[in-house]
Amino acid sequence: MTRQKYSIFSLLRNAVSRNENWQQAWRSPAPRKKYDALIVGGGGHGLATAYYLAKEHGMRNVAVLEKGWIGGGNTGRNTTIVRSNYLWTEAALLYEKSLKLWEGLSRDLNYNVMFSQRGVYNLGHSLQDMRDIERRVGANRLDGIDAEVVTPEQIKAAIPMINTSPRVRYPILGASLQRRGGVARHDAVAWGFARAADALGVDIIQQCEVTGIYRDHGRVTGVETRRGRIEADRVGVVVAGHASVLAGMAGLRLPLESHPLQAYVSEPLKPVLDTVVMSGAVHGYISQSDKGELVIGAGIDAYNGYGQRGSFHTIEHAMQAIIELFPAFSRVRMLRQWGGIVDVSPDACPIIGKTPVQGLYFNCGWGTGGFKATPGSGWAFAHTIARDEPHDLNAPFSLERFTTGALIDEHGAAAVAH
Ligand code: FAD
Ligand code: PYC
Repeated sequence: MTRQKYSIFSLLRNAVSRNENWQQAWRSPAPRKKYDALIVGGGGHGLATAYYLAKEHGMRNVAVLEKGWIGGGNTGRNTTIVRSNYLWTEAALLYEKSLKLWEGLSRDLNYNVMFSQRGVYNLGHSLQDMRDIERRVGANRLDGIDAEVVTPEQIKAAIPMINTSPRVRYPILGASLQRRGGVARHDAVAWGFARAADALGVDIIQQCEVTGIYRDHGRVTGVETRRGRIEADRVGVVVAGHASVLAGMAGLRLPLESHPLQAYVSEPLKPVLDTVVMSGAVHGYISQSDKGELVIGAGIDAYNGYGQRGSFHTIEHAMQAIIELFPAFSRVRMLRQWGGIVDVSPDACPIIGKTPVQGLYFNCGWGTGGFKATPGSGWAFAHTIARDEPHDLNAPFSLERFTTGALIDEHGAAAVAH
């Protein structure tokens, strides 16, 4: 009772005080002249990197430099699907490391990231789709990752609203199901990592765009920012859709193309869909947020660019796909649309590791699928920066693979056309 009184009182007090009594979740320090390590990009991956640098490697003289506000990039723009059902062992193990971190993340950060393991269905609509699904499920199981092949009857029983009629353009012939997959609250992931990193001494510096990268005799020595020069012997760059721009500042070229990727939400509905459905062939994916909105997406816009918008025909295509799978949703009104910029690599896998410039590390090329990797990517990148060598989990994702030819083709499991 006392506790309840206290919380009602504090709610009232905060309501009339214009948030004056609220504690800041992280500090806003002025940048120091020099740090042991700088992380460029305050998205989930950058903040996770800083957190694990401090937590796992004892590096606390670290700053995250963000040009806008933390989580304002793809971290705050994505459809939050989390899964680890990739085809090749290298990719599957990296995403599985991440999924395991997701499973303990709210406790680890002492911040509710609302990770909900509601399952992810990847639908098959042709015999070839089903062969691919069976192969991928088999490969996942060999890697110790939960995966099942399910029939149209099982899908209908779990998702009554889905259209499993055989008399449609793309009949549903089955699906892979990863029950441990699901969704999380994207903003909370950025805020949770930011608060936890700050508590370990990391400086999070917003409105601090990096405009140049200083080098001396092949070594990185610091960066130029809108708030002045900052020195560091180690610089990790994690800027999602702008990796080529930052690489250019260090005289490097990356095998990446930047594209807009859109997402859409509907008006809120009562709970109708308690899992995640993806279809590579009809080409759309959908879940329902805790607020009730249908969260929808499809493939990238085909042109290159840095405008966070996207074109109308892509919207039309995404809606057609969802209505094909869920005809009843044709009566639902859409509320909002937005876009983010994704950096796509030739094998649909990320680049995480060292560069030809000593002390300069890049983590990029996650394309349409890096949200699920946020904790694992930060964990592996922190190891790479702290030890100046990749962890076994990210060693296969080096830049060199584009010259050695050891590509890891994940276009199929990426599941979002690009
Ligand atoms: P970001 O969150 O974009 O962070 C990079 C930060 O770098 C930004 O905040 C940016 O402002 C900053 N920055 C850029 N340039 C500079 C500079 N010069 N100086 C300082 N800072 C700079 N993935 C999934 O796994 N599941 C999904 O369901 C999913 N859906 C998606 C839907 C959409 C519409 C989009 C756009 C992406 C989706 N993704 C999904 C992909 C996922 O969002 C990204 O791969 C992931 O969030 C990348 O995280 P990040 O921290 O690297 O990037
Ligand atoms: O990688 O699972 C994914 C995904 C879903 C939507 C966008 N990306």
